[in-house]
Amino acid sequence: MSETLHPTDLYQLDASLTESQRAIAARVRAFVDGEVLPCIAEYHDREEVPRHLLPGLARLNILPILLDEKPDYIAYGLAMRELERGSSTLRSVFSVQGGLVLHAINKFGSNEQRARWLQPLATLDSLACFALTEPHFGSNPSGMETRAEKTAGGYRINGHKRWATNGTAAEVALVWAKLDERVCGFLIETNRPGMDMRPIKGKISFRTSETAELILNNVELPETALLPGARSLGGAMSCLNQARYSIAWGTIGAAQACLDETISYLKERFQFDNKPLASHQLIQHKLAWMAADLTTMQLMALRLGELKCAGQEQPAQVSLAKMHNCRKAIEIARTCRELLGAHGILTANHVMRRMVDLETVLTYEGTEHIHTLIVGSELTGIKAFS
Ligand code: TGC
Repeated sequence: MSETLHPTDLYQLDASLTESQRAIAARVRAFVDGEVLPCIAEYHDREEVPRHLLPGLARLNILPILLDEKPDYIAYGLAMRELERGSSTLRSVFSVQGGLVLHAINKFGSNEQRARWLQPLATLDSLACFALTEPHFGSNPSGMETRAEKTAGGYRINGHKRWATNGTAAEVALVWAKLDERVCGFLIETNRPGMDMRPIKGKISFRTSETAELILNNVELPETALLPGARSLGGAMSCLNQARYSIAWGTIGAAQACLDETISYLKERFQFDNKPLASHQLIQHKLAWMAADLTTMQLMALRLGELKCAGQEQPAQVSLAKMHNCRKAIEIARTCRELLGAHGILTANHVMRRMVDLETVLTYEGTEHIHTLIVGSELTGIKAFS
């Protein structure tokens, strides 16, 4: 007699994890169940950020993993998966703080910058944002208009950035600007004269996220603001690889949660001859395909994690997983919403909130179109975007 498989882990991938990987997944899962899911729908309805969750999130000790000499990227991915079971916006706090800013300072920063920022960022005592996208340059950041110029004491920056997660709460912004036509990164305290961080409101998606635009008006910086190790767009791109990796894992959590909640509902909802909806063939057909897609998502993320732990992952592999997992997660969320019927449109049932948040996840850190072109370029050797 075969054992019963878990509906959202049909290939028993969790059984292949190490003790410590399982432990961090369990720790984050418990926090999400106990602290996030009971309140997140109300915050979403009010378009408000649940800032009170930050101390508890900090205690989960997720970001210090990235500072280990040999980071366990699978453990980190599992934490992202569990966070996004709660909300894509909470996972994004970590993707930006860790994958984008912590990574940039660790890899490209001076000793002084590392000493100043790594610890407070890893413990969430300070929040950071990553300012690359501009009103006129999203998918094509190499066209950016933000400019830095050399001054006697350092640099002066002027420009306009948009769509920065954590923006209105951030103590420091990593701003990418052209200095003599080379893309460079600058660490800028957000309370500096000339820095104006404005919330972007009226969002249908990511309503529990601190999304901001940044206006930089003659912001004067010391020499020490420049990230010395990043002297081309490749620096910013290498940060995006980290964030895209965390998205590949996070979307699994959103999809698992949708499927789990929908299967429970379908077993309890009786229709047609007083039979549970789960017993109907059309429903089981949809469930089976969602399970297949979810399993593919899990296998891709796990293999990508293995490659990353071995230091062998390539940008096109990251793009493939970001593109695939975002698309499959949103398809699963939409199908689950449909299977929940009218109940599916209530925020209290979470599935539609996850679905609208996944619209942002599908778009940011490289749209699906961009990732298909990166994969297409890898397949053919021809860049379709230059
Ligand atoms: P291209 O000429 O191909 O490359 C320019 C330089 O970048 C390097 N590079 C990469 N390095 C590491 N990893 C990657 N994935 C890389 N992709 C490119 C490349 O080697 C080169 O380096 P170097 O040293 O030779 O100069 O660049 P391109 O201008 O032709 O564009 C390529 C393209 C379209 C793939 C790239 O621009 C791209 O990925 N576009 C999407 C950008 C994107 O994801 N934007 C969203 C950012 S998210 C955001 O701003 C909000 S912050 C997140 C939040 O707050 O939520």
